[in-house]
Amino acid sequence: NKQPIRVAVTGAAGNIGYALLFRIASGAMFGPDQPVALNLIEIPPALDALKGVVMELDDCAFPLLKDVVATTDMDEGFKDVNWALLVGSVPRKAGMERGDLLGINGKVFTGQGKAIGANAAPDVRVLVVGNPCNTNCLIAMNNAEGVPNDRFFAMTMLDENRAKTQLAQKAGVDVTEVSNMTIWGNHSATQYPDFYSAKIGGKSAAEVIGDEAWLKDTFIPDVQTRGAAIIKARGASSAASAANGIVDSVRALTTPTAKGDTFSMCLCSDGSYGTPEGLIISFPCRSDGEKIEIVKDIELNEFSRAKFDASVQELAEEREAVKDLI
Ligand code: NAX
Repeated sequence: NKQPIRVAVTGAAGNIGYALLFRIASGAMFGPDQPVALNLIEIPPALDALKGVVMELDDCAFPLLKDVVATTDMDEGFKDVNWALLVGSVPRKAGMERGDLLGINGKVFTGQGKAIGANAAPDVRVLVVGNPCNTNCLIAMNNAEGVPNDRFFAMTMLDENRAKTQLAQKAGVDVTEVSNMTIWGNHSATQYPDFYSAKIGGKSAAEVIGDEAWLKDTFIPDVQTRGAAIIKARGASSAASAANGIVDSVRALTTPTAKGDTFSMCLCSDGSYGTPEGLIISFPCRSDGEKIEIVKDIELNEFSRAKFDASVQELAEEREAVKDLI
């Protein structure tokens, strides 16, 4: 009789929440033998919608789902959680500068970081999805007293998955042939999907595709702006694929990485690749099922280095903009 893993999800009544909760409850995140409990956190205007989501969870009669808490109170919401998936945030509205957005969400993530520090289980791990996710994660990490920095992550898995499929389709191979697909830097339009170190069927993706102009001028911008393309086509931002990215992220962190492969994750820099320590940066990572390490021996050529540096510079500027909150 396994103890349930308790998972907090903020923004649980939002688009991503609606695609995510049912996959957690069905066993997709922690496996078919692992019971789960859900702590759903929302703001008061969304509480009625959240009640509807809870009714639908009830109506699935998921065998693995042992408890559901729905709340607007962060202390209650983060109580004893083993995972905190911070999805909710305030979207950028017309006329809002990036700095305004950082400030508004900054206040949300200081509060959530404090509440996690005060209430979560001793083994809590935090994955930030709400944008700007790297800097929101930085703020939460610096406000979560007593929780080590290596428990904090922000998501670039959706970008990695997008990049893998673009490469597979271009090369005419199955997506499972693509490995070592690293997103470097910030989860923003400056992110660098590294086609030089990615592999297709174990060989350099750049060599297999053999078209650097396409890789530089089509592939990179297509991955960087895929979110906007989804909004244009669907009239709503990516939700099911984002939820899938969250499931894949938690699985990547909690299961051993395949031999020789890596996955993309934003985490607290230890100075790897000459980056500023303490920034939340997307690196190539490996997991042994528990411990996460940054893979340190990827060769960055001049092109890759310049792209990565520009994205890290953007993160340094974001940190400067929220320095009063961390
Ligand atoms: P929605 O606007 O549909 O849902 C967000 C929900 O969060 C709403 O229900 C809202 O009431 C709630 N919320 C707002 N402030 C909150 C707070 N302080 N505490 C608890 N709940 C709060 O957005 P959705 O499409 O679900 O996207 C959520 C976030 O994910 C956005 O910030 C979005 O930018 C970000 N994304 C991040 C991605 C990534 O790869 N890192 C990809 C997908 C997505 O764009």
